[in-house]
Amino acid sequence: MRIGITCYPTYGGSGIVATELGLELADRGHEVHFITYANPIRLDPNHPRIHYHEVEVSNYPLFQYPPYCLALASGMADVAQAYNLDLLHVHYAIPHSISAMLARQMTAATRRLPFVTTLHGTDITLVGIDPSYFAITKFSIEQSDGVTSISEDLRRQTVEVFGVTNEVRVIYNFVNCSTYAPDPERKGIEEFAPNGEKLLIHLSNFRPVKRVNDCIRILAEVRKHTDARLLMVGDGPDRGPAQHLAAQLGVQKHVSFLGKQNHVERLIRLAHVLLMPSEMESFGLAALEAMSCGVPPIGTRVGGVPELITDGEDGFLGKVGDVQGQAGRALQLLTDEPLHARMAAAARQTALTRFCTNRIIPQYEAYYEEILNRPS
Ligand code: GMT
Repeated sequence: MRIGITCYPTYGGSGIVATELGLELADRGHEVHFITYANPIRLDPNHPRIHYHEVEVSNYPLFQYPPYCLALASGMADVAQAYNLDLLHVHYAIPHSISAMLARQMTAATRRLPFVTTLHGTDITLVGIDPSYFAITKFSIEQSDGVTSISEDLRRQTVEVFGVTNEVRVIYNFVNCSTYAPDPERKGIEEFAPNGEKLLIHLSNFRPVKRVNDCIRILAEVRKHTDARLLMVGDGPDRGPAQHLAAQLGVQKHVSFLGKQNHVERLIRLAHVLLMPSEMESFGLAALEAMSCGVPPIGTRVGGVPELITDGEDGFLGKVGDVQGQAGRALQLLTDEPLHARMAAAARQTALTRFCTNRIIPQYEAYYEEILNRPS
């Protein structure tokens, strides 16, 4: 197939999923065209069968807000015509589905160009329910030729909140279990834990919904009982406040803020536990990546996280904001080796049996076929 993919290229899990999906599809023989305003962070444009088309938005002085949605629609239509695309797959509803809908109309005289929208979370739970975007989000879902959601919880919320009647197909987030693999020796850990300390890790875009300050508080609690350090990977608005809190709690020497990283798997597999204290998480890709590396996650019982983590088996689930509870779980994992080994193995097994690329990518391929074979 010839597939056009659009996503937010620089920020967040939806862009990562879109990029990894494109790479996996290309490896399976499909021609994949990324149509975005910047090269997606994890995308190697030299990868066979991967093409990158940059959308340029010219900023005329009259425009207070440059009309990206329209420039994107034009770009999608141009690429579809020039490369004979079979379909578009957009990640994150707003504004990508509306651009795809316009591209479908623009090209209707010469071709059929269906589009699939994948809902990732905040496009529904935060942005979509904002009164200024509610109606257009609902419309964009209804206009899509196919809609997928990354968890059952997000599917349920989409149907309940927007009252949409078209089918929303659940296709879970996935992980490449070969790239994200455990390293029992944790080669290189001395760089971050020179005195044999245990290592906690957090990965996110440091937005308020991620509750990054909870990670700092958890470390401070854990350190009252055992020697541990924390790696904070990623960047975003709450990085400064988290650094400030670390200084206030006197743990700044024990936290490394590493910023955005290209090969997070090399860092995750050094850690003993992943912290994901989020306020809301429609799936929790970072937890899945950790589980695939055999690193047990401590998450919160929100959104789609319980569809990924089974509390007490392959990780722990706590209450949002319950720092003491999550610190207690972290301490258990850092000090009880048989428990850690059992959970690490179970976490890896969950990734392997339920969420590996070889299980999930065929679901996308089958869904595309289904859309293409439907009468227009
Ligand atoms: O909040 C983020 O991490 C970014 C956000 C996005 O839309 O880019 O992530 C969402 O999509 C990820 C990939 O599908 C999911 O694993 C995350 O759970 C989801 N984030 C939230 O729901 C807060």
